[in-house]
Amino acid sequence: MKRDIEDFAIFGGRPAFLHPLYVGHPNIVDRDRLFDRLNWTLDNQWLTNGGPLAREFEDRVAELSGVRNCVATCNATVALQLLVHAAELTGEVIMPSMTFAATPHSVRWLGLTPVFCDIDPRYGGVDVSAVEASITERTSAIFGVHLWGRPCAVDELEKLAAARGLRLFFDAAHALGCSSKGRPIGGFGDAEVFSFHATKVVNAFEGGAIVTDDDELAQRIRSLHNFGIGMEGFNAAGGTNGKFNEAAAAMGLTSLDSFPKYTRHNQGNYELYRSELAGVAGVRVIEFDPEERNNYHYIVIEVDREVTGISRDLLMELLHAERVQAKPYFSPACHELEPYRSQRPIRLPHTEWLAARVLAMPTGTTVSREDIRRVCNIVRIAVERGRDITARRRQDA
Ligand code: T4K
Repeated sequence: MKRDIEDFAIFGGRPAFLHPLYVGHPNIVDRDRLFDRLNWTLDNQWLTNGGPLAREFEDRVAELSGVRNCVATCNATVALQLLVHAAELTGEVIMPSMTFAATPHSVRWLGLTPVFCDIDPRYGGVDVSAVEASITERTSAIFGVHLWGRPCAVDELEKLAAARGLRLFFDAAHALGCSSKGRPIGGFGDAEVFSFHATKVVNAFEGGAIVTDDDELAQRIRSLHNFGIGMEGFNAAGGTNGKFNEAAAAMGLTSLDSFPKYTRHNQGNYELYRSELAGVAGVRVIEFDPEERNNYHYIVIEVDREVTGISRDLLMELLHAERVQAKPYFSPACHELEPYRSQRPIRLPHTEWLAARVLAMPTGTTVSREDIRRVCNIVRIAVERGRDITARRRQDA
């Protein structure tokens, strides 16, 4: 346990952890089930191109999201690109800047312009009035993002998109198994996109999925993600290779089997972070709405430097020295990253305010309750001695 600032590894103390604690360390899967599926795949020699495990995975993701169609893909970035292409979007797409670079990159990669707008700083969801103010005659779509698994303002965005004749899609990379006003994420807007990257709550090594109730859109995407091959030959819109292979599907299905267990574990971790940090002035665990279904996968704290005397960045540096690999998701926000920063310099005050304060903390099934108590002890002492640590750091530099 750390007792004084001399105990911190940034000042020469011994790191609290021998092995790093990660955000996004893959959840533990049942190996026997995984190897059974892989053996079955190898016994039957069907490895990709819409194989049986990929189809089973799609059915399960569609059911979980309460929609008719799911097309699984090699990752969520390609899924977003497929959506842009399949929906024939043009010109500008409005989205929050407080997201991972994959959201704007997928649009830009296809020659369109991501237009960033500000957020509601309380929870990081896009500010609907800012979206409305960003609409121009070049706007073809809105991309909402369910940041850290907290649903954005889906109803308001649906109303706005309908009123202005725009397509509406959601980057739901973080939000598998979550709900908004009791309705599962996956069924909002024209389509939603999940990620099954190794760091996500349910992982397929790499993977993504587009879920939608628009049958025509789904059929088009299914063709486009397989070189444009469709019922009647090749698609006039071309195509790419965005397919989900059987090894990924075996992992995805096995990970889905344990999803309820992961959620329970994550919820326990979230509640423990909340109780351990409850009395720490200037540190807030960003809440999940207890009335909704949540996957509790991203546990994010907000650090108020005015109160703590230690900046988010210095706290992160201190945690990293203790081998606690907290991540500043998502800082800098996308409008402050290249190529966007140079191409369209803008200021988004709420986004910049939140991005400078947030830190995603280690969690998931590889992180134990004892680990969390030790992490919170470091945060508590670092904050109690925040001003001394900041002064000492300045002195050392
Ligand atoms: N939209 C949103 C809102 C997203 O957040 C993402 C992806 C996407 C779209 C696109 O989804 P995909 O195309 O990836 O399906 C990671 C992930 O690579 C990325 O998928 C994810 N979001 C993003 C939030 O996090 P990095 O650059 O932070 O990854 P990295 O390599 O630093 O790994 C994060 C932590 O996880 C590390 O501290 C170590 C740990 N880790 C990672 C891997 C890959 C492991 O312990 N084991 C592993 O196998 O982007």
